[in-house]
Amino acid sequence: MSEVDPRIRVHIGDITKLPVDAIVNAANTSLLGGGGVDGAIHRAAGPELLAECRTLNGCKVGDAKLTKGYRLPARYVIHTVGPVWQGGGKGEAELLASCYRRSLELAAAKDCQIVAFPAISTGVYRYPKDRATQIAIGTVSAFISHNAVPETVIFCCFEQRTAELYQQALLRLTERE
Ligand code: AR6
Repeated sequence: MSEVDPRIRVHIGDITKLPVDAIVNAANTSLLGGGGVDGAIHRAAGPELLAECRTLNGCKVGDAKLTKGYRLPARYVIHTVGPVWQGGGKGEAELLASCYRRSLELAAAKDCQIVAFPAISTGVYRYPKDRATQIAIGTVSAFISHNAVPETVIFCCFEQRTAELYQQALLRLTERE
């Protein structure tokens, strides 16, 4: 068995504390803040983040937009909008994969070497965690295998159980290779 891809890391903790090039925000289409990780990022970044978000005219589900990080230790915030889980028959998987791809494209365009993602859509938007994890790992791993930047992607998990799902999915991925 080959080793787990060293460019992908799993971290347990608060994404707002990470001193990386970009953190990804699980936002909503207004980009004007909310609860969960979105609320935490806006609180930590300060009101300048909301002011910049107001200039962006929202964001479509599956797309992403980039702002500065302001008072965060991260240089940029990439705001993406995950799908609300509606049973799986409404294109949720493709939309979630698109969130990861579009975020990575924006990160690469700004030459971000280290990017951290939360588990997009798995909170308020109720996407089943095991399915969301497979999509996150599969999409990120495909992207970095074709692109040199970002060099490292961190999956930042708020709970131990989520981190275990990521570790298991990473192992399954390397076993298939
Ligand atoms: N650091 C890392 N992960 C976190 C943090 C944090 N500080 N806080 C929460 N999580 P959610 P969604 C995890 O609900 O499902 C907002 O109101 C959390 O445990 O934040 O995409 C937006 O404005 C979960 O696993 O995002 C939208 O309206 C994951 O982040 C809506 O919620 C995502 O949970 C988006 O819902």
